Amino acid sequence: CIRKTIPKLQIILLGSRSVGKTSVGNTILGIMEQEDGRRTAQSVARHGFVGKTEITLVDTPGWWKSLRAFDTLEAIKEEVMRSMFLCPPGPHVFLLVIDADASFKAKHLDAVTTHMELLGEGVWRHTVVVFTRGDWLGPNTIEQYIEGEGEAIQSLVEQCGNRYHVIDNKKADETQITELLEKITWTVAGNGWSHFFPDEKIFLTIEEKTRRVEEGARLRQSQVKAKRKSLRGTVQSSSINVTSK
Ligand SMILES: Nc1nc2c(ncn2[C@@H]2O[C@H](COP(=O)(O)OP(=O)(O)OP(=O)(O)O)[C@@H](O)[C@H]2O)c(=O)[nH]1
Ligand SMILES: [Mg+2]
Repeated sequence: CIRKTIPKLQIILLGSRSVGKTSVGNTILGIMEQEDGRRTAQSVARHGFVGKTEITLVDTPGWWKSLRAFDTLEAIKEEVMRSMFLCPPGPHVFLLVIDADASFKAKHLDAVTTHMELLGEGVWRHTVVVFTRGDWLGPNTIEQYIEGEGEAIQSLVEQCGNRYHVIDNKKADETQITELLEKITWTVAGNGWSHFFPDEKIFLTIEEKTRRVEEGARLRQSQVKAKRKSLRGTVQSSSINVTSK
């Protein structure tokens, strides 16, 4: 048992679409009224407390469950990567959210792995798998689900050093969050109490892309304006022609 508590914790929620990332965030922050089914399109940081621990929690958009990162929209990938810079100096843990009511096969593992690796090589040491929809397990334990679901999920859990936790976002039950926080604390302790160091190069690349996109938008806008102006000029001159006749 670890007695030490962390005064400040930076956490990033990751996972494929609709697995319950935003809901896990709400459950951690103790927000019960949940807006159902609103898709997260951008990474956002939220703040709150769990006990005495001050938490910065970054929610991210999800990727399609069966798509490898190569096939995911650039905009989604950039948002996922940007999440690391929304909780400076870096996240202590990544919570990789998986829905425990669905199947998890090799193609899903491929999707998870390729997306996680967008963040850098060291992510796995900082990752805890969070299974959602614990309410769908019925009498089964999460271990039975992992066992029964097969190789893909087992190797994912192993890749994350067997760090996992199951949550039912529909239940107001504080112990599931206290236990999650304990597992997070073990993870952080296991990493020498240090956070993950995001690669500055990724940040610069995203910044550069955003700058270019904005510049392109500005250019297009000024072209449209110029065109409108010249059109107005033609209309005016033609109306002068009309009135002078
Ligand atoms: N029964 C049950 N439903 C859940 C649970 N967690 C989330 N849901 C439901 O699953 C749906 C998707 O949840 P979200 O939290 O929006 O999922 P998300 O991963 O943030 O989705 P995107 O932002 O679109 O990628 C919502 O209708 C939630 O109410 C759970 O533990 N149990
Ligand atoms: Mg969401």
